Amino acid sequence: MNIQNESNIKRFRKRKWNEITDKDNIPICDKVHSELNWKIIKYENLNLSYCSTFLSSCDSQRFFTELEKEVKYLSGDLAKVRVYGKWHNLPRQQAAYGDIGLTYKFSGFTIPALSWTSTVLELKTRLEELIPYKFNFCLINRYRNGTDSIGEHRDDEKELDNETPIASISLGQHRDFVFRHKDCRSKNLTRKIEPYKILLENGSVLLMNPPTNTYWYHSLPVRKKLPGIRINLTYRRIVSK
Ligand SMILES: O=C(O)CCC(=O)C(=O)O
Repeated sequence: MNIQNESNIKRFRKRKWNEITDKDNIPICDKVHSELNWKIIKYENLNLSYCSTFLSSCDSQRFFTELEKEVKYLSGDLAKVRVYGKWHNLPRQQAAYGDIGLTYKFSGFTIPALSWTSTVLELKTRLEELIPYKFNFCLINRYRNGTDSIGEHRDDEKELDNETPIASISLGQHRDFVFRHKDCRSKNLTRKIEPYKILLENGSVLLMNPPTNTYWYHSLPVRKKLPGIRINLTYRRIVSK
C-alpha cells in the first residue's frame, strides 16, 4: 500500500450507478455462491460485490467486543506514515495478522504478521465458508472516530495473489468508502470517470474483485460528524514471488 495523500479528500457528487443485484440473475463474480443478497457493482474495471448482511447484528457486536480485547495495534514509529518526506501519526490504528512468516510492507516498513487471534481466525473461516478463496493475511484498521481516515491508495503490491479478491469486513460505525479511477487523478484529465461511493455498514463484507485494484484507488474519507469506532478487517492472499 502506497499512501500518497492521507489528507481529507474532496466530497464527491452522488450519481446513479450500474448496480445489479443477484435478483437480476447476473452473477457479478461467477465464483460467489450464497443465499445472501449480494449487490454487484461493475464499471470500467471496477468489480465489487457487497453484502450488508454478512454478519447478524448480534454476531457483529460479539466480534467487535472480542476484537477490542484481542487486537494489538502497532505503536511508535510503526504507527507513523511518511507523506512527501515528512512523518505524521497515522490517522487510524493498524495491526497485521496472518500465517507465520508473512509480512506486510507499509510506508517503508516491513511488518511481520502476528499469529491469528481466535476472532480474526473465526472471521476468516466465515469468509472461506462463503466464497471459494483462501486467505492467509489480514490487515486491521481501527478508526477511533470520524476524524480518522485512510488516504487514497491501491492495494496493488506484487505479493498479493492477483486472482483472489480482497475481502473487507466492517464492524461498528458505518463509513463512506470512495473509489476513484487512476485516469482521473491528474490535473490533465484525459477521460472523465465519476468516482464511486459506497456506505460500508456494520456486519457487511465488500469484495474488491480483480482487476479493481489495478485501475481504482480507494479511500475512507474523514466524516467528522460520525463519532463511533469502526474496525475494518481486510483479508488477503499473499503469495511468494
Ligand atoms: O477501512 C476500510 O474500509 C479500508 C481499509 C483499506 O483501504 C485497506 O486496508 O487497504
